[in-house]
Amino acid sequence: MTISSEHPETEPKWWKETTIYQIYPASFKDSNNDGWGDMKGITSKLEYIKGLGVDTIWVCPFYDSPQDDMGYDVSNYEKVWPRYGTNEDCFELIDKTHKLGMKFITDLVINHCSTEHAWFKESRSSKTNPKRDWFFWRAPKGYDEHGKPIPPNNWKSFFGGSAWTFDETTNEFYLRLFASRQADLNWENEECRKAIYESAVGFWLDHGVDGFRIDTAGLYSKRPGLPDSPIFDESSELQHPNWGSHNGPRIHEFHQELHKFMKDRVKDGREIMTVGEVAHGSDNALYTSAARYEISELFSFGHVDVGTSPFFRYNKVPFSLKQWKEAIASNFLFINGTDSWATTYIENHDQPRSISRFGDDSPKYRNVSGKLLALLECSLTGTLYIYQGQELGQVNFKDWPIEKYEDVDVKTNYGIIKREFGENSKEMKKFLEGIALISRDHARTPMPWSREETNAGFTGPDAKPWYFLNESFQQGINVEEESKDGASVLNFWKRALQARRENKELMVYGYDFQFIDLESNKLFSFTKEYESKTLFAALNFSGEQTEFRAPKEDSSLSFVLGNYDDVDASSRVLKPWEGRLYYAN
Ligand code: ISL
Repeated sequence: MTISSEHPETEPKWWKETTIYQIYPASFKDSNNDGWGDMKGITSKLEYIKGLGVDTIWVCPFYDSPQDDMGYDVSNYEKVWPRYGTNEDCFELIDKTHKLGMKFITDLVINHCSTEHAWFKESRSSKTNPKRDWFFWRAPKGYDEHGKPIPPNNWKSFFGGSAWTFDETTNEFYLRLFASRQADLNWENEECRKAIYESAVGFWLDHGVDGFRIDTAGLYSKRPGLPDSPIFDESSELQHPNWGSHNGPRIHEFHQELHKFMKDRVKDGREIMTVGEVAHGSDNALYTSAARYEISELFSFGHVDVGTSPFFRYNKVPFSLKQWKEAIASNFLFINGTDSWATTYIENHDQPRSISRFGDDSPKYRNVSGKLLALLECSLTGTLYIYQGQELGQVNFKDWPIEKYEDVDVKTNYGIIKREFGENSKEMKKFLEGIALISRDHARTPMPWSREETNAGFTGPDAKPWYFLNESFQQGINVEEESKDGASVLNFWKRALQARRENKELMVYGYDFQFIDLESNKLFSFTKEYESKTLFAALNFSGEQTEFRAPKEDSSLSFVLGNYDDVDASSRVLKPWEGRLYYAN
């Protein structure tokens, strides 16, 4: 590959070209029939993953944890949670991943740790403890008429309610932007930062990991003084925490320091990649500029947040295809002609199933709209991420009562709405509609390996899976059946990933992205370039037959891949949810 001097972003790197498969350890594969997925379970399925055409795995937090937030509440960074196995099991997993020619990425949850972590226990013990300043302790603002302490500021937790928890040991509050037992670490304290690097990063680098997915990577530098947030949401006393915690004054400095720690720690020359969860950064190009030595790439949320209220994610709001197209493009447009890099993803453990949101999950169109989403993902510039089950065309579970939801975010908000408005209120009705579409639980049901076996082959027939299975495994959405079916979403993903590898210059590194028919609310159509080559995508995101136009009147199109088997590549009419990729000249 030659690098165009006008497009430094095309400088080849393993972590740009790789496709990353995200594993949620609790729900992937159980090897010992205790109902929880585990390290050995993942190891036993590495060949399956490799067979997809994927070459990196990212495993969500598997560290010791009380599991208030499914492991995003770490109580010991250097120990595997016993239900997931032993450290040795994890080292074996890393080793086998490497032997199969793949890379291993681990999750780095360092904005906060569990209140069960030894650091927090020490910090909480007294106001004069040497680790007191490793967390954000503040006196109450005052006491209300019932003598209840008032939190130090008006920040709301990402999971609802105040971002502060009162601790009676010293009668002070600690800051926790997520669940009550996920205490925010104070990155202003240098000793604390060094301890984080050593324990959460150094330990795993020493054990051979190839990179990190950095959780909540925009939150480490809080607004100095932790002042009250201005009122953005008039309907609430508590305000979204982003204003006080996101993209703070020292955030880039902290990432540079972390990057340097990694570089100095690795002695065998391997190139570590990092992907930061930045959500809504205004300076994405700064975070990911190669010359600035911060992070390799980042996840933005614009395209997965469409259709949800910025004040409360479970309030659905209308959105247009145009809006979604623009949000998707903003994930990579900022790298054009720079030395930055981008990601492309549509599902993860915090998102519902993409077919249910952006395709059509009815039996008639599930298969073809799932393939359409695969075509879109595989043709976009940036490192590609696939979330477990996405390759099967998994859909949201249907009509589950509230009792079957498990996520701390759902449970916390359910409790708040019930208390404030009541079980039969219109607010509750809206919330229940919201979670049916948006809840993180849709992504977290156990992986369906087969139809016939009890528990879909996720765990033994006599075991009780930690979470309910999505009934869709009995409707053909499972690995065993889809592997045998040439027309399955699974086999289409394999073909699409192969096409991405074979055409990586255009598909992975393509630049100068242009929309065709941006105004159309049915068509997602675009071109991108690499030297003299042009990739043209015509994707029909509607259930109606739709005509498309070529990029130029006289373009000659040569067909690359489409999601209908009986395709007439010369026709300009797309069937419902049909998509085609062409080279255009
Ligand atoms: O998904 C969300 C709420 O339901 C987001 O606000 C999400 O919590 C946010 O994107 C941060 O996510 C990451 O950190 C959280 C953890 O719960 C998520 O699973 C993780 O991806 C706290 O560690």
